[in-house]
Amino acid sequence: MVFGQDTERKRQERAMREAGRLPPGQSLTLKWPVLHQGTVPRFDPSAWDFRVTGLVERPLRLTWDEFSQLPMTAVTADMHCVTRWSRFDVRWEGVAFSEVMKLISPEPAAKFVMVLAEQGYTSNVPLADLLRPTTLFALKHNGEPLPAEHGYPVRLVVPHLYAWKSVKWVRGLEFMAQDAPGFWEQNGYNRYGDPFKEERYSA
Ligand SMILES: Nc1nc2c(c(=O)[nH]1)N[C@H]1C(S)=C(S)[C@@H](COP(=O)(O)O)O[C@H]1N2
Ligand SMILES: [Mo]
Repeated sequence: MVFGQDTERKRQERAMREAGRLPPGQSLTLKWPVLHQGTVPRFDPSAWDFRVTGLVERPLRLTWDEFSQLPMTAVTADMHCVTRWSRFDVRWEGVAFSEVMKLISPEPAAKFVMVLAEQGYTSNVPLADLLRPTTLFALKHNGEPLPAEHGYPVRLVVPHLYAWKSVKWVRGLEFMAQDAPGFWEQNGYNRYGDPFKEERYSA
């Protein structure tokens, strides 16, 4: 059986490589690895909030009720981890980044965002990248609520960058004029993280 599964994995990997969807140095996984710093946080809907701060005209605070009632959308995308695994055709459902943008007015100087999560995890992403139509705050994965270890109740998904930018247990955004390194970026990972350019580590 194990042999059969690996044959299937290799067949799919070859197909994705030929389709130009397997970034250099990556291999296809049929599993869903769990990767994070620290522990899986507990979700308390009455204490949870989502905050937008920094270079915005008015700071925003949404409760769980407010956030989870925003309009939902679906995005099917691939996922590439810097530790060299890639997953394909993942269906995420949740709140488009553009939906949250409707609730805030960034100042003209705001060009970068620090994405903020439980337990102090952070990652920096240029605002222009977050504004792509494939960026969303995912509440569901392949039709099911996110498992706790994968970011329940909500994670950011930025599919065109390495997955350390797809912040699990996301709690807010800080709009900034200048780029600044988040957690992994301070620990040697690339500021930007394009998987097709193999921007794994800082130059
Ligand atoms: N809050 C938080 N989000 C995180 C991380 C983390 O340590 N903390 N790790 C990142 C990394 S390195 C990867 S590869 C993906 C893994 O997501 P998964 O565990 O759902 O596969 O989550 C990213 N989001
Ligand atoms: Mo990762």
